[in-house]
Amino acid sequence: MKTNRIIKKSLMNNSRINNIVNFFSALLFISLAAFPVHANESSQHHSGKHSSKKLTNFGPGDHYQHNMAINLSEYKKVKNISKLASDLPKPLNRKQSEIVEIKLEAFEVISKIAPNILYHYWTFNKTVPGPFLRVRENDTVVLSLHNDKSSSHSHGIDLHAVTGPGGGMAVTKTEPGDTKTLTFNATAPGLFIYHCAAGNPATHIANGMYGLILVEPKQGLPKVDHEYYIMQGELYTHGRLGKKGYQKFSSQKMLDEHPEYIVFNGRTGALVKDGQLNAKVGDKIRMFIGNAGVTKVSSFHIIGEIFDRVYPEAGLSSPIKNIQTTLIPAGGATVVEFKVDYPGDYVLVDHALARADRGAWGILHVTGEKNDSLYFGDSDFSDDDNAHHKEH
Ligand SMILES: [Cu+2]
Repeated sequence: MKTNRIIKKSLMNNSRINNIVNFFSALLFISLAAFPVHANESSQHHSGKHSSKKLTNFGPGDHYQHNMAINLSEYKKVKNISKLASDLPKPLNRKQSEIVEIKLEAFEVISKIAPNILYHYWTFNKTVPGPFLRVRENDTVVLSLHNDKSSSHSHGIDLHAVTGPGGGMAVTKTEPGDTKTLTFNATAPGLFIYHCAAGNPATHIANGMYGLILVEPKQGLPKVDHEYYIMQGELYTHGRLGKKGYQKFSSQKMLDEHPEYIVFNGRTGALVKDGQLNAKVGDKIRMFIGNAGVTKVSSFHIIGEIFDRVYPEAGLSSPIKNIQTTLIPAGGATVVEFKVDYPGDYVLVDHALARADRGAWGILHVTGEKNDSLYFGDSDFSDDDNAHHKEH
């Protein structure tokens, strides 16, 4: 009874929200049509820290040159910005729809792209990517977004799992210190990106505001031994690759589509050592992989593995088999599944391999028995490698 009432209430709220959203969408459309270049900046919370210089920009978002002179001490320091690849909720394993409450927090922090290279990240819940959200097909999701009072900007959320204006952005644009709530029905199963779309959306994504939401199909997904959560992203720093110290965001490099860093899970080295992925010979693995972009398409590959199954572009209905490399569009995702058959370190990459040098790599470490019939050879790789170096 109570549940029914809540659902009714949320649907009523939805229709009321929809009316309001439609009205404001129409208003927004009219104002954008009238002033295509001058989207409303005064409603954005910029703390007056931006350069007055403007970039030529014909998009509907903010067009100021994003060049903030921030005081690092005003922001929380986070030691490790990266979301652990193993940090995601377990399969839902339920037979009925539910009302799912999700709380997210837009939080700007200072953390490290690489040792001694600091960056002003904008996040959901202080990690990049943000939390892995997991709901079931036809669940009613009540998502509240709080924007921390220390934020330099307004933030919001667009979930690609949502049907409606802005994927939720139209009702979640939140000023620092405020909270907004979006209620939606997760009608379509699949793995979807979510991201902030406030102000200049590309800037908010590039700074770290993205994550994945899985809408499990009613029948669930096949059982596996390990699931992992990985997102590729790009960082546009003023200083070139490897330049030490605090690095500001460069609007110009983003417009030019020249990221200095291309990384998995927020920073260089996130999926290595303490962050590496682990498995035993015989384990079945599933990876949920998203590409935040904002400009590059990812050619996802694991060196020395073949994906038994790929769900192309994360459509969960019909996997394809025995795939080497799969494309992940900017703002898209994929799901890959495979069994690990032989021990060793398997390197995750974007096979546009120059990007590994910009940070896009990680390790899947597999332990267990060797199988000579599968793979055999003199594998003393490190000695060969040293000999090779001595020759030069
Ligand atoms: Cu934002």
